[in-house]
Amino acid sequence: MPVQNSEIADAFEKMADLLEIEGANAFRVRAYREAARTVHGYPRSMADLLQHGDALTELPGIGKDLAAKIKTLVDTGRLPALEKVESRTPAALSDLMRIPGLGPERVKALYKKLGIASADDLKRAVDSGKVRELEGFGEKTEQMIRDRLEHFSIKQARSKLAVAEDIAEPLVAYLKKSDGVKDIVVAGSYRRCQETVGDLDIVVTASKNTPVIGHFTRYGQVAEVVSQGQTRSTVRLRSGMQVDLRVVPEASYGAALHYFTGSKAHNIAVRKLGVKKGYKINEYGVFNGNERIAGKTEAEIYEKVGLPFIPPELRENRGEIEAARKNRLPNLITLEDIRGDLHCHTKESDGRNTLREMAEAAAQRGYEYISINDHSRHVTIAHGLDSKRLLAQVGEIDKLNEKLGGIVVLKSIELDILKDGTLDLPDSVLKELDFTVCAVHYAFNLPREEQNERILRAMDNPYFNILAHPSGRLINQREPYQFDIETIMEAALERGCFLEVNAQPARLDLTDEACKLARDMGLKVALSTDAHSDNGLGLMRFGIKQARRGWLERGDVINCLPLHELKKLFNRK
Ligand code: DGT
Ligand code: CA
Ligand code: CA
Repeated sequence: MPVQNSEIADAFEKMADLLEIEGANAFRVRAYREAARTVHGYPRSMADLLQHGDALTELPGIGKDLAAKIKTLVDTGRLPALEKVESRTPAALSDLMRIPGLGPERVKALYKKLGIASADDLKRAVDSGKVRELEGFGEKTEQMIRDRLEHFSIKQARSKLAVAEDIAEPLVAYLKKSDGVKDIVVAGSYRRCQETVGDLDIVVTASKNTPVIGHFTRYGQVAEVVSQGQTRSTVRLRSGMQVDLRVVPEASYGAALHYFTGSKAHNIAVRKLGVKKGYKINEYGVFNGNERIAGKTEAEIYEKVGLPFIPPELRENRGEIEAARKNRLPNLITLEDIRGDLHCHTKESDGRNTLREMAEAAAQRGYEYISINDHSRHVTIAHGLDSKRLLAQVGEIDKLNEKLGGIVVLKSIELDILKDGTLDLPDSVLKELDFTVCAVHYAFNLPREEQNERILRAMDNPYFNILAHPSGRLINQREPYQFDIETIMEAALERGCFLEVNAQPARLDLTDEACKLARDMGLKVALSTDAHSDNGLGLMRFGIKQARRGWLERGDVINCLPLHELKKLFNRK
């Protein structure tokens, strides 16, 4: 089993963390981080590139040295350079850096002064009040670490959907190669497209006595076989992910798929409907007495309880059964409904590609439009645009639009909402844009009322169009800031503004439930990738998954509209 891109990226990330803690040269640290990003986001595996003799040095941010390191990793599964660093500095310090509020300096101080080298060490030190005594920490910081540690330990156990996908896809491809295997589906929360996944539940149909279980346990990524039987097995992979595999006969395939897709609450509700009709439903089928009356397909199961097929993303017992009964299930949005992307970056701020490259990549996806939303000047990143540079970009886009055919580039920006609720650039400049995307990027810890006020005040500006990543959360990493989403949604509806569903796998912000809330209120959303590269446009599918979990239909999403109708929505005056 070849080394996966995510493993290479993890190794480089870890290298960067440890070097940063050691106080190494900042360029060196950044080079590893850049490389991690490149490798992680790359659509083809490094192993595959090497096998085809493609030069890794063609990839952005990968020089000779890093290319050699990637090759070593692919060839041997090890990175001696990292092992050398780990012999000086405990590898677990890198995990501590994932705790919000703990940068390299603080992790280093905790390690050097208190010998803290793991989350458990840290917890003990916090509990005994030692941390507050360190220089530069204090009681408040200690309390913050205590709070964060709680979330940290709970949430680390769940993987982001995109990470789970990187793990599941090669495993499924591997299982397909086993003799006698027919269908393979990754069920569970993965199939329901939940934003994080606890473990993978794979359902397989295979002809009798096929060696699929043995094939599964011999997978190269398996770290431990937890259990192994005739028709089921559980393993833990090197990534830490646990995988349950069930082999079922074709006659039970639908029933097993339904059962293992869950959610548990949905299953229980469906079973109750079965009981009312005198049926028993389990993972083997629907039974009337001893007779199996359904089980081959999921649709059959639903049919026997008098329901139409319910898409996996809706199976949370959040009203889908009721809606199905009334034949009012939403006609869920699909990737094909999307006509353009409304949040993208270029090299001009912190993206990787040029304006033209982004436009061409969007055209290749069959989009009608793409907007360019480089950061405004205030944001804490280096290359934010001031008025002058934004106006220059506007001119450049006008020129490009004259040359391009088939796709229109919209002039936009990702504006900072300043602490007092003003927007980062003057109206006299904003009026030159087609629309704006506005976001909170700092002062996350304002009290709820102030944060609400800040956003509402920003929305009062008639040039405000879309609130980007509305809650500011980063999955497993940063809690949402304190604010009242319903108040913001109501205000957006009144003023003709929109909220974004940011498709970045670490953001997925709005959440599924917030999407549903918006829909119920009649507030439309923008489904956007926040792409920082041409490949980044491909993240749209994660936004689609989230939107589907939030019951959204094509009509709920503004970038399903043709350009002339979309433009009308942006004119608030
Ligand atoms: P996860 O892994 O925490 O992200 O969430 P799931 O939904 O994948 O849950 P998991 O892996 O524990 O179980 C997979 C599915 O199996 C679950 O969605 C529904 C089904 N299931 C598990 N335990 C039960 C149970 O006690 N009763 C019923 N009806 N279904 C269950
Ligand atoms: Ca699961
Ligand atoms: Ca499971």
